[in-house]
Amino acid sequence: MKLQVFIHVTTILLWHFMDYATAFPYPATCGNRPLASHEFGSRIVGGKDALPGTWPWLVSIQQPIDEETFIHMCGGSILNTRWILTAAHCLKDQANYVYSWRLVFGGNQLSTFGPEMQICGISKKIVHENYDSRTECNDIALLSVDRPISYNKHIQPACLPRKTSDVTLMTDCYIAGWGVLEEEATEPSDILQEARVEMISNKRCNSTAWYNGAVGIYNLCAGYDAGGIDSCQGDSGGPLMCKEPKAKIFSVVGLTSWGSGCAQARSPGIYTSTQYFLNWILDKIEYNPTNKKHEDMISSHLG
Ligand code: 4AZ
Repeated sequence: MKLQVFIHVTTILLWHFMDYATAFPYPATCGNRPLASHEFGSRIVGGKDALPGTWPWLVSIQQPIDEETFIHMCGGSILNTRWILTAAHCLKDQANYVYSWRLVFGGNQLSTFGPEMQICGISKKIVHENYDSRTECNDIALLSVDRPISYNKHIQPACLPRKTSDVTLMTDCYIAGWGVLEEEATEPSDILQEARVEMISNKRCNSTAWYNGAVGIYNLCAGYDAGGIDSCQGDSGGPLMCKEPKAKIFSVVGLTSWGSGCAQARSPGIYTSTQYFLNWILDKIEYNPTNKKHEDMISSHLG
């Protein structure tokens, strides 16, 4: 009897440690950054080159301009092996052209294609039913890939914020993208840019000298009062990523949506809140935490 108990306990302990060992160094199902250093000295417009692998859920959405050339259009975030989250305005007026577009994963410098990178096509697009291009209300969309993404150190799924977390209190926020480096520029950046931004309350953002009421409850506002650092054209659809002060893992709390110019004073970037649209996202990707098939889907980070 005692031996049986001993064996039982040992087996449970072994399982526990084996589980831990196989999970390490990827203890979570999302938000892992195997290549990112733990230092955030960091410091788009006013950003700096991101090191390869810093934001492994970032996607470059590209449009063909001729037989063999594609150009970066918008950013996106990997939710799981099948779904990408982006902004609706990246896809508006595109009818079925998106099916000739491509998605590039694991990229840092877009002009060079490394072995860590993956490319795939789009098999389905879901634009929010109530997207309004005049107000940019409901600026959110999903793209499904034509073959499953396989994760590596440069390609990992993003976390979304818990329903219960107060994203407006998150102090450690970054934007990243291949968008233009200056408001007047026409070419996207070849190297992924990142910048630290401050969360600004919607109330402040909506004040008269700022956006005068145009920012909705479904938006987040991030940047600087004085401008200088901001997202810009081509960063759209890409992530605003924040973590709670002591947390290790970043969540994609916003999608780059719009702004008055780029990096102008009192005109910070406006982002679609992923927390506001969490039920919409989970419903569309048919997220079901008890379904084994969905194990790689979003995460333990959902409240
Ligand atoms: C754009 O045109 C755009 N400064 C994206 C972000 C911002 C402005 C414009 C925010 O896609």
